Amino acid sequence: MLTIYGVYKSRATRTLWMAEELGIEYNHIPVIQARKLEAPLAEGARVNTHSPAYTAINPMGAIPTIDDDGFVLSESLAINLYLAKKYGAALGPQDLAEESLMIQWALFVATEIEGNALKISTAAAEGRMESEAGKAEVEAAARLLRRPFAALEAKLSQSEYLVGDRFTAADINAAEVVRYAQPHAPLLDAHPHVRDWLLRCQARPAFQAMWEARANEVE
Ligand SMILES: N[C@@H](CCC(=O)N[C@@H](CS)C(=O)NCC(=O)O)C(=O)O
Repeated sequence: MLTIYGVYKSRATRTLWMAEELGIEYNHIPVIQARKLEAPLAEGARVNTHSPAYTAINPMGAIPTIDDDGFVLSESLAINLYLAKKYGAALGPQDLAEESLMIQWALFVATEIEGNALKISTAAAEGRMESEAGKAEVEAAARLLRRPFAALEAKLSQSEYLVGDRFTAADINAAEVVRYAQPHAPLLDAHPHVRDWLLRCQARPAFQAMWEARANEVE
């Protein structure tokens, strides 16, 4: 049985969306970020990223982590590549070239997009998009995203999806990272194939189910 550790309001969205796409049964343990609790190590505190029971599973104290019949894996993008290969059929790689491309896109979004995109999503979540300081930070991040977004735009202007002309784990991984930049509408509008691909991915029933559960999650 697959167990997914991590609340919806975290990078566990990536794994929970993937599990919905796969239609597999899983057990969900909503481990919360320690920073959201006043006293994460207090007796009786809910299970969180600093709980000894959790750091025994993931010494980084980060979510998500999975336990698949005793096989423990962390790093959201690696988890999705594993699940795609094990359970994925069409969502997973059909050969070595596809597998390598899926790894390429996962590393590309993690190293070239996530840091700056996260600055945009954090500014939006904290209501700082319109303040002078917030605007300066967001515009600087958006400027640095233009190059990787242009690379994605070039790929997606030739093909509806990133690998094998079909929706795969590569799209889930990349869409969940690109989503962090979504509050910056001009950046998305300047890259219409990226914008339309992201909306196409987010229109999928499995994303919608995950997103609804996330909205209804009580923290
Ligand atoms: N590179 C890791 C990052 C995981 C990560 O940083 N997760 C955050 C939540 S989105 C976390 O667990 N933070 C720990 C905390 O805030 O206590 C991944 O993609 O899985």
